[in-house]
Amino acid sequence: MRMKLCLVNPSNPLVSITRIKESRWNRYRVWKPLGLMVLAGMTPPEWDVRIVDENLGAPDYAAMPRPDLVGITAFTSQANRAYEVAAHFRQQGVPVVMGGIHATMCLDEAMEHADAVVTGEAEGVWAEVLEDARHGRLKRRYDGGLADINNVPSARHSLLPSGYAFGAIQTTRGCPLNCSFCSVTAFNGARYRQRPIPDVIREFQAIHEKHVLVVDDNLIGISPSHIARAKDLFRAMAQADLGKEWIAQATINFADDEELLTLAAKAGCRGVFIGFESPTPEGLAEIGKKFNILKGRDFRASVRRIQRHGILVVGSFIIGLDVDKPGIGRGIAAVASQYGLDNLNVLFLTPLPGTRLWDEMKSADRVALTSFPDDWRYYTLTFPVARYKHLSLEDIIEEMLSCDRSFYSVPRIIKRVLSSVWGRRQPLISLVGNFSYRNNLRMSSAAYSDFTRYCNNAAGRPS
Ligand code: B12
Ligand code: SF4
Repeated sequence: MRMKLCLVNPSNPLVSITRIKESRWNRYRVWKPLGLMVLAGMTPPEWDVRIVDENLGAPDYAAMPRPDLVGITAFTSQANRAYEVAAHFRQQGVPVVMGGIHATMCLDEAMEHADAVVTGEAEGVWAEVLEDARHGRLKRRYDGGLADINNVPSARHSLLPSGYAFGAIQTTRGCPLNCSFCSVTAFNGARYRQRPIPDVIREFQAIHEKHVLVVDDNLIGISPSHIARAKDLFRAMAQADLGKEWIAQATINFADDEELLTLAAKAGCRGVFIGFESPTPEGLAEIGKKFNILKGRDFRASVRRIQRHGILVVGSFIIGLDVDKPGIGRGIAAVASQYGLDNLNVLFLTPLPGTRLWDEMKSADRVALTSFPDDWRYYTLTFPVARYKHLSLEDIIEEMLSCDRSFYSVPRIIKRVLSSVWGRRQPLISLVGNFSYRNNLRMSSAAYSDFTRYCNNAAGRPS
């Protein structure tokens, strides 16, 4: 008998990228839910699979053909919407399985809302989950742990509708660096695992989009052997003549190897997202971002070296560290301009469950929004959900706004876009990226007012 599986990526309306109607630039920033495409790729042929990405608009679930099983993924910020979708299907008697990072880190909470929960990476247990669902004997919990990614089927790239600007692929998992605010080491482990290069090339060839997001947390890794593997991958990509242009995440040591940069550019690398995190050495020491603390590193020169290969550099910083004082917002904007970044992404320090930061803040009673699961919707890193050492709620919001106003002022945008034209670094992507952020500024101001009102009301509520 054929079985119907519906996989859902829930949306969070507070995440600006999903508001395509309010800013058309956001259309270029909706990314494919790769985890669900990977699950679909591992699903045996007797299951008809449908993926619903609510970021493109939530369907009328009641009008859909009734599935035999629903699988829901969720980052923490999507958790409460995930539970709403789960409740809808469970009321219809359709079993619901949840998985992904939030269900793993908040297992007990997820178990209350789903019939079964898969913790960790699903590769090792997904076939069993489906078999159990088919026979009506789902267990409450399956633990996939860390998967062997040496021999996994390709993600099913053809299942989602066209209209995304970027395809998505993963070539490595895990990160040994274990920065305090980041969930990756806790979820994907400290061992850097690499997929076999021929598998990656085959999967790239199955992606129809010309532009691709390589989702790896650090595409080049940290040791000489990791970098050698990255070079082999880039050589193989160039040789396969994939015709793709891609962006990826890396640490700043990407800039330290000229051959690596040349090969990456030849393989189609057009942009790299680098976590600079803090403009001060004290801030970097606080979060344990080891690579950025390297003595004598000239960040401006490092960024230039990458850009000379036609690769855009987008930098990410955090506001709200214990060392951050009033003035940090403009400080970050100034440093980002001084480094010569093409684009800047600044996020509030956010304690996410499962991280070292969560444990530290929780025990010091510094997690401010704790009405869970409802409050998870604010855990997007774009709302200050904690109590910060030197910055009140109003202060920290003002710091964020002044950082954005300063970095995304029209003269600075024009300067950056012209620099990318002269440097032949993807001027169109630079333009879209900069205006998308600038546009979201307006939306952020409104969202912050609502958020402040919400926090003040919550503070006045009897506990
Ligand atoms: C790509 C990516 C994005 C893309 C999202 C694309 C998408 N729609 O999936 C973009 C750029 C939009 C994004 C945004 C955000 N992201 Co992000 N992102 C990632 C990244 C780098 C890779 C995710 C990925 O594709 N992995 C590859 C797939 C194959 O793995 P997977 O999704 O984990 O799926 C596996 C398992 O989890 C499991 N699984 C997953 N879902 C399900 C469902 C079921 C039913 C089952 C059985 C199993 C299962 O099976 C899969 C195979 O093993 C991760 C880091 C990471 N290593 O995971 C961060 C990460 C997920 N992001 C994170 C965060 C915080 C965010 C943001 C909140 C903040 C921000 N500004 O970055 C936003 C929120 C977006 C939102 N809608 O709410 C955190 C999440 C932590 C948490 N507790 O939620 C992570 C872990 C990074 C980090 N540094 O900590 N992100
Ligand atoms: S922030 Fe980057 S370098 Fe630090 S643990 Fe997370 S993935 Fe690794």
